[in-house]
Amino acid sequence: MEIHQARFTVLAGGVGAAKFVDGLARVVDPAHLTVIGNTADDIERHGLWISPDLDTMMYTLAGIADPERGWGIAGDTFQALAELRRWGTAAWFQIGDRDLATHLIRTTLRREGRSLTEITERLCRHLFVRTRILPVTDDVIWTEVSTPEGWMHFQEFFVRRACAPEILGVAYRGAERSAPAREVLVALREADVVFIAPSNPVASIGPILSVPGVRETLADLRAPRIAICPLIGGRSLKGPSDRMMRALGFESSVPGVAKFYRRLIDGLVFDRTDAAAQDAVRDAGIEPEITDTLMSSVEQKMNLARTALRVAERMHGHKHRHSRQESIRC
Ligand code: FO1
Repeated sequence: MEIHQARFTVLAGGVGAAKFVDGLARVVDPAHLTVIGNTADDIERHGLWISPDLDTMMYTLAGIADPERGWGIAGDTFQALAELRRWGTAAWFQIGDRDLATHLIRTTLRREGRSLTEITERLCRHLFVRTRILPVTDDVIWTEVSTPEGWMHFQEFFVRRACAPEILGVAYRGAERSAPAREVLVALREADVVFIAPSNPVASIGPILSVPGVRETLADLRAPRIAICPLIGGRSLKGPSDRMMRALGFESSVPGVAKFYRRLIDGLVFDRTDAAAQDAVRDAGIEPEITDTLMSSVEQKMNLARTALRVAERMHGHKHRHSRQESIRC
């Protein structure tokens, strides 16, 4: 595999994924990257259609994401939101004034009958983002969390309730009736390498895998499939990945992530803190790779991307030899 000509496809959630892809886009040609984004965090607020994970990826790659929050636009103001509050509206989902423009454009185009794929492409072009960002589906899917208070939309749980309620279960609503967006399966089949970004396995990658055809296509790929573990020392840096994993019966650990992605990945990159998990990962038939997975600086993002690429190169040779041996044996 010639790394400079290779095509990469990344399954991605929000902030962690955007940092990883940002690093990757600085070490390979961004035009050779395709992101398949989670849309199950999407929500309708104040009559607007909001796609938080697609926007976080788009703003990050455009270099305008807020560096502290990770989502929204840097330096944005919240005057419209303040006015909505003065009207007595439940404005718990913070939409910045510049961010508002994105949601207005998306909602208008949706009403005109445009697909989310087409809308995302137009928004990316407007922001000069060269990486292709594909929503996993053009259909409406959404994650709900079961809590002692009942089922709630993921954003109600995550933002409104600050992840406080106990998690009893998770459901991907609408997924079984959905279809992958036009170019999603092709982007998987034509990739030389597929990465699973360091995103919440349950809330971000789970919905992508639940769209009919995606899991099956990923499982059958010959190209190396490498995941980056979002947990360090069994804990999520931000967000409820660890608690969501446990709620679904998985350990919140590197071996737990390996089990979650069983048969879907060939390599797993994880933090030095978890070096002791190497044997367990190898026993699961997955190639382990230890590095620093914290992405607080551009250098750290680029280093993680370079490590992931090195694993991909190694696995590419390995899988290639293996498949040749298989065909010789046949
Ligand atoms: N996250 C928050 O914690 N609070 C918010 O008010 C909030 C608003 C918001 C608006 C637009 C957007 O694109 C993202 C936003 N996010 C907010 C982030 C988002 O809820 C999550 O980071 C993702 O859904 C999880 O991947």
